[in-house]
Amino acid sequence: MSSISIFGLGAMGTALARTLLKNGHTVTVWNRTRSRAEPLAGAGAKIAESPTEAIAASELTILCLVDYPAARAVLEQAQEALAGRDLLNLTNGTPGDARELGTWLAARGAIYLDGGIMAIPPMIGGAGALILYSGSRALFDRHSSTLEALAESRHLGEDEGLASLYDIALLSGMYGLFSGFLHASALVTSAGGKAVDFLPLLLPWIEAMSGTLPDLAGKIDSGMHGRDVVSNIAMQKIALENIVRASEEQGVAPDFMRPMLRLAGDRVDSGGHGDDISAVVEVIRKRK
Ligand code: FVH
Repeated sequence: MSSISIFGLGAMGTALARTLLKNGHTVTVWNRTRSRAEPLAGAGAKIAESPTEAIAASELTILCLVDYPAARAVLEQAQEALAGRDLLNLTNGTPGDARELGTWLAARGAIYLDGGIMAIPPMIGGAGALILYSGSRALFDRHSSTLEALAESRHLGEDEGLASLYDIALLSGMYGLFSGFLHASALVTSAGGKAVDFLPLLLPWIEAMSGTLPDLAGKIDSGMHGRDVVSNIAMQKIALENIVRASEEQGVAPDFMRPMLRLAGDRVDSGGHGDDISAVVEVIRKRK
């Protein structure tokens, strides 16, 4: 069993602390608003009076704050305690945020691992929770059994920005799914249908279309977008135009669909008629 300090006792930090306590670890907590720490003291956690005291108390310190400026503000209060300490930051941010914090911590002698939590608080410590890590592999290995108590763990590499990059990429997939679902639901309900009644049609369709992703991924990696194309992008551009026109006819804003139409159109206009939809990646990679 190891000793862990946790900074940030919002919904996620509290779930992390409770799971570690349940697994028999020694947990020290610190939160800007002290009253949020008190229920955890009842469950066996020690409350630190300052960030410095919390870092000194444990082999590993975990930060789970609202954003990077908050994480940095807390660490700045404990600069004298950082040298030689293991720090894991599970605060959500960008790859650049993680790399910048890693550089700042390295200059103060701390060892840094960044993490991206692919779970909501009730999932922590249970099946289906995943945390992506990047940064110090040595830190990850030293604390692997502690980390496994929180979620399945995957270390992606020494570049501190990778966990955040993959976290953001997974969230992008999720929001793509949500935006498609929301648009489809707006269309169906515009004609008096019910979103719940539409789901038995939508879910198998999404599952069937998910089956095309390995082929599209291979085309993205090889750049061979014109190989073995079943549904070319020129045809799909017309389907997207029809979606936009149908939405307008039904009084549904086509805001989710217009960007996809524009990007597919760009590829067609630059001579990619026969390509697969995977070729849209070439268009967006070039845009800053
Ligand atoms: N909750 C979720 O579903 C998601 C799942 C995926 C990962 N996220 C990320 O986890 C980070 C924390 O999220 P959270 O849900 O725990 O957030 P809150 O409940 O809002 O708690 C925020 C904590 O941050 C503290 N805090 C805010 N500003 C400051 C500051 N300037 N200095 C020090 N601490 C600060 C706040 O303290 P207090 O308001 O109680 O004093 C809370 O402890 C987040 O990155 C998610 O994206 C969660």
